[in-house]
Amino acid sequence: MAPILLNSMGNEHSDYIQSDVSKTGGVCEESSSGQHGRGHPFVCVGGSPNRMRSFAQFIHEQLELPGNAADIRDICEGTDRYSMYKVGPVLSVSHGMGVPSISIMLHELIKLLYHARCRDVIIFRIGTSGGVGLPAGTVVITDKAVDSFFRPQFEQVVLGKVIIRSTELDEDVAQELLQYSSELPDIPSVIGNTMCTHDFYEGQGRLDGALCSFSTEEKLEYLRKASEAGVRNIEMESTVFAAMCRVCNLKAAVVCVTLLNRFEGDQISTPHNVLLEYQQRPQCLVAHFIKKHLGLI
Ligand code: R2B
Ligand code: URA
Repeated sequence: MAPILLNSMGNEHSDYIQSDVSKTGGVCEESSSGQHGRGHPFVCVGGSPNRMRSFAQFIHEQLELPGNAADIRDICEGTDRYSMYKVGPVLSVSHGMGVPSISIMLHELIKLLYHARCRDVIIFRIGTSGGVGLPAGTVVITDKAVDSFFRPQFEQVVLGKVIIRSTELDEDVAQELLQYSSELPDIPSVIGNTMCTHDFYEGQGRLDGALCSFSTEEKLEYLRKASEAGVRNIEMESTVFAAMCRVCNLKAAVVCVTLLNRFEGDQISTPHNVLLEYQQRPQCLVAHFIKKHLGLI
């Protein structure tokens, strides 16, 4: 089948890319011609539909947009797969848990951005994670997303063959986020590698799942090796997110707060209200970034 679009000048993946979002002409109407004329569109994705609705309402307030934030409608309410909210130049989309879930959403989102003629999009994954040697509540801005072997790559099986894609993220966006974190109170942040696993329990070295095939010492040894490889947190979507955005020339960043320090335990026992405050940290940081880029602060 012919590709939807092949505008892949300078793109190392030109043989199979179908949507080079950054180079499409036209505009994502409101973002380039509306009240935020100087800005580009921003997309924020995160696991939970509720959290992404809260983020949409939060960004509505932060951008001081007209209307009532409580009235924001899910523009994908016809499907149970994900929720999507459009708030001025910001799209807030949920992606569920794990690589297969986010990868389906990203295929559809990237096609949507292409057909909406968006350009210069910056996309953020905002989420939660387990910290590796960091106190709970630390925001990790991902340098490289790495797999369970600490390799900065994502393996996609296509027609029975493994395709390896790089998982490097946009360095400038990461540095800018780190800089902005220092301007905000109570958002302790670091740049580091993020390990993406295909399982929350054994895959992340947890001893408290239904199955466990290793000892506490083996778990700690693995976490130590991860730490030596620059891993600062563990979650479940960053490699495919980084790989797909990179192939499609989307500037991307991963910003996840740690809910616990995995050297100290496996269960997330922090009180609910504290967890809620932690989960707002990536949202505040990304909102600050967006406001800076829109010239609002
Ligand atoms: C972080 O939290 C979820 C697992 O609880 C997963 O989606 C992730 O990446
Ligand atoms: N999400 C994860 O994937 N792991 C954790 O430890 C916490 C949140």
